[in-house]
Amino acid sequence: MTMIQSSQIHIDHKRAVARLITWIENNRPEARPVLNDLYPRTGRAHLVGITGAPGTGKSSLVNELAKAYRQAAQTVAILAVDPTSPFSGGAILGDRIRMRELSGDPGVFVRSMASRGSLGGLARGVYEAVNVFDAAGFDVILIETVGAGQSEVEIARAAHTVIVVEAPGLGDDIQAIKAGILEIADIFVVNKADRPGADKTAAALQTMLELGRPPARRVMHHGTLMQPRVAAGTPSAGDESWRVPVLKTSALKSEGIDAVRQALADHRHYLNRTQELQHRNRARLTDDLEQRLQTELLQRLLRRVTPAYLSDITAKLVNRTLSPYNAVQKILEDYPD
Ligand SMILES: Nc1nc2c(ncn2[C@@H]2O[C@H](COP(=O)(O)OP(=O)(O)OP(=O)(O)O)[C@@H](O)[C@H]2O)c(=O)[nH]1
Ligand SMILES: [Mg+2]
Repeated sequence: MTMIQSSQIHIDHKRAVARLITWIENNRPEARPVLNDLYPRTGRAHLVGITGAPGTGKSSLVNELAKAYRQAAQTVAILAVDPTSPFSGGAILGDRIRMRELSGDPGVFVRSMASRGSLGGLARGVYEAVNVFDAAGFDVILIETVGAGQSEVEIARAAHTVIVVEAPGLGDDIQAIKAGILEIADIFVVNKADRPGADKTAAALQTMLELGRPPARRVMHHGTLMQPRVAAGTPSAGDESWRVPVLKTSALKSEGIDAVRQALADHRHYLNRTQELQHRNRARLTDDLEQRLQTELLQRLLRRVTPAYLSDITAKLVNRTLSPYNAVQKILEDYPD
């Protein structure tokens, strides 16, 4: 894709980007050589993940953030990830309508991506789409995903900075904040601050942050113990650790948006200043590599194993004459490389 070269986003680029994302979504082989070609040109954009419970206003906030970035003459790509439905659902349709006002702007690209099959496949698609936007020269890439367990952790790992969006009401039920959310948030946003209870929710979050952030955070991921994002006392951080801000916004009234944009810029500078950016990039790439290897190795094996053989193994598992561990060993012995 030699068209994509400068940081200017031309309409041709947008068309090329759109086509490439569709190829990625459908796992089309034509995408491979193009993705390989553009890979050296990735690594410049600020990758921002936006997650949180359904309906907290993530899409509205993303919309407002995009406008704020445009006012600051920065280009923005938005990837709305729907991990739940295999086809574009109502929420995405709503987003499309809402984002129509942005789509005429050549400096903005809006795209939704639905999951086809496994979560791993979704993550792969997200990584690839992000690379396309990055190589196309978008300054900021906003990745929105509904807070739904493992998927949000996966998507969060594809980002440099993670915004967790809450809405008023959290202060009434402290349990409403899910385990794991504190660990992935770099910035908390209490959206719908035009509604009562936003202060209480912000205060509850602040308290949880002060009490709750364990010194060394670890996330189990694909059975691998991932390194915490900021290891306690990491000397490379120069004793400087990131204080997670809790910001209030009203996407509806377009209030508090610049403070979020500022916090994103601050976090980006923090990542640059410390070695955290390298850590996160490394973690991202390792993660992606592991997933690709898993998928590739499994597919190579399954191409050789006959259905009859597999069903025989399964029958033995069912009647308890073979343990799952031994089943794996047997398959690998029967089908050596
Ligand atoms: N009062 C108020 N309503 C808001 C605000 N932001 C969003 N909403 C409304 O909240 C509803 C959900 O907004 P979305 O932006 O679609 O929320 P979301 O988190 O993207 O939703 P999902 O993607 O479905 O999880 C819509 O009806 C919005 O108009 C806000 O700041 N104040
Ligand atoms: Mg949404």
